[in-house]
Amino acid sequence: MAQQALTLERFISLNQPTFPGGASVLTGLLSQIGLVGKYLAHDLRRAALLDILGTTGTTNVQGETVKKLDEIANETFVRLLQQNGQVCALASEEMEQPIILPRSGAQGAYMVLFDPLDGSSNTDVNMPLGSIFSIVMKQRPDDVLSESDLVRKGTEQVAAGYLLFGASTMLVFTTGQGVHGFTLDPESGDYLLSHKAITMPARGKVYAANEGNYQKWPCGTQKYFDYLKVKDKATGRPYSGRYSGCLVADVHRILLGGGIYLYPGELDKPEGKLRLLYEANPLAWVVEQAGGRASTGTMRILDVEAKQLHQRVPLIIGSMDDVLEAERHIQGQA
Ligand code: AHM
Ligand code: MG
Repeated sequence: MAQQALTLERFISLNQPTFPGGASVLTGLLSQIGLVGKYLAHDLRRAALLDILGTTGTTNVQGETVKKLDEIANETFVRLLQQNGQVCALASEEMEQPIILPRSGAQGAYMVLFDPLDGSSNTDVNMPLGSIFSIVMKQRPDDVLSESDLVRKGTEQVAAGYLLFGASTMLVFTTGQGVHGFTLDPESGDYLLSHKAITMPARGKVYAANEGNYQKWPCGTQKYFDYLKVKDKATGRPYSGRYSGCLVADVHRILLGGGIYLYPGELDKPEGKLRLLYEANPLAWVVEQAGGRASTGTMRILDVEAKQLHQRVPLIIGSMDDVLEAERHIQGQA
């Protein structure tokens, strides 16, 4: 049940007046992302009935198999964000190159980078899914944009968040003024404030990782996973393993209850799996704003120099003390 029946639009107008460009611009951007969430929730609910499960038979720029729902989610983001007069460029996990919108008098100042369907291996088995977004601003009003304009450090984000498609649909975001969660009310079609000013416990009791990769990890990472299983009253170990295969769902659990998610670097793949610009950066900012920490294992995610649109990065994210402990192990200090 919502703590207050405040709609997303009303909440922003009351609480986010300092957003660059003004609260009405933020309302426009987040309402449009919320609308994407409504369309996607609708598609996901009926996917098995509409024959839109399974793959398209193609691979994306990451070399990963594209699911029909990946494509539908990407098209939905692109179609709806193009209609928002504030957006000038779009980049997605599913598109090799960004879309730079045609320059016109109405061209906006905001660039949206997104993972349209996170955890897409979950599509065929009716498990949780998400979408992740990061919003940065064009640096000069008269800029003629190119791909490099979208490749920006996490500290430059002006808004970031995710949609979670679980038992209910949620929109969670930050603009640097805390983290707020809204639940889609299926009756009214409104996103209503259900989680105001989320704060994370300094330590949790769960860890989320694909431990099937254990043999691929460096020694320090392996030691951290061994440590998590050792009985210790003071730190509440052993931790419980909770891994859904959907980063958004796993981070959401940790955001609300504490703990740690890891997709670490591997011996043969030190850059890890997840993408910096539209997976790690937005979630890192959300988690930091809730009092947590997000790291590569050796440095803060938000300080990582962005060099390429589809750059990968190891991601260790969650409660402050848990991430600090993981860093100590990964850096060989434990
Ligand atoms: P995706 O955006 O292609 O779905 O990939 C990201 C997903 C995360 O949601 C999840 O935590 C991870 O990849 C799962 O990877 P693995 O199957 O290697 O455990
Ligand atoms: Mg993803």
